[in-house]
Amino acid sequence: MTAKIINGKEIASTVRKNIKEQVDRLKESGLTPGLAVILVGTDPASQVYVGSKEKACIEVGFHSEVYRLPEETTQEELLALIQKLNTDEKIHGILVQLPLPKHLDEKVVINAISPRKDVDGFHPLNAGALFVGEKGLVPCTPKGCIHLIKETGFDLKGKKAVVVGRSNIVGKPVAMLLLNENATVTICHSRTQNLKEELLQADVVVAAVGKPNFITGDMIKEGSVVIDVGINRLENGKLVGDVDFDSAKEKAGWITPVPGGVGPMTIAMLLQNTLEAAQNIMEN
Ligand code: NAP
Ligand code: L37
Repeated sequence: MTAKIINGKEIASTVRKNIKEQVDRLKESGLTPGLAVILVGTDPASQVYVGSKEKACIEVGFHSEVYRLPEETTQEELLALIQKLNTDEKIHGILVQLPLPKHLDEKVVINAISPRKDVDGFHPLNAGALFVGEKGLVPCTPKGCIHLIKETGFDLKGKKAVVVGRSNIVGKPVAMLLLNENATVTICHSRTQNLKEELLQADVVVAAVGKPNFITGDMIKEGSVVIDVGINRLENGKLVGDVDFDSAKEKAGWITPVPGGVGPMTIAMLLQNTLEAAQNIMEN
């Protein structure tokens, strides 16, 4: 089988168009959703992503503020900025781009963001809401993965999903979302024995490992849906996923490319979360 390609770039563009229409209407009733993005330091990938987020915000008509802070920023300075944004009425979403420089404590910083403005969904209150099935803000990349799977028309109910990776920002939340869709979910990680055996049973694979071309076609079940979250830059400058696309596409039924798969959806879901946060804040 040669897999159908899940075109994340195109799907993300449709999502953004839909958001823009909603923003146009909200603006007529006097509400402009606002997002503040904070980047500390000069991580090259983060600079690219924050630039894309800023551009996407402006395109859909959001109010956008980007704080590019120097590497030496202290914890106190960062927390003071977050506190100011927490009470700023123009701002409905706050995103601190990770990873932070080593001298800053990610947990303390995330905890300082008002849960109502936590458009990354990383605050324990939102993570907990996802865990117990209550309403809350859902992390962008996992939300994008589910959107892409649904877009194929694949019904997750009762299907076997294998998530490779257990980070708080991708693996764990995507597993919880798949469970909420009634999939039977297995989470694999660096201590998993027989990863290949697990993967060969999977109707859906979500790969979030951070190792180039780690999952190969011989590990993929015929006809499955393969969502590749990995973004790895090779020495020659080429961007590849965690899945070896060329061999996996001969086995999968559906597959996301890198670039042009999950990445653009992460940004579209950030816009969606900011819109939801603005609506929630206005409603109560
Ligand atoms: P992370 O925090 O480094 O987590 C990687 C996970 O992979 C860990 O749980 C680790 O297991 C597991 N792992 C490592 N080696 C393994 C092995 N040999 N077999 C099985 N599992 C293994 O990474 P992350 O933040 O989740 O990101 C994962 C990838 O997604 C990266 O390439 C990142 O750049 C990309 N990403 C993309 C987007 C996007 O929008 N497309 C967004 C976020 C991240 P242990 O827990 O046992 O160490
Ligand atoms: N929400 N996302 C959120 N918060 C964070 O703290 N680190 C982080 C995060 N991650 C993130 O922004 N990831 C991300 C990854 C890829 C893209 C965007 C965001 C993306 O646009 N990828 C393009 C290729 C970009 C490139 O050429 O480098 C793609 O097509 O995959």
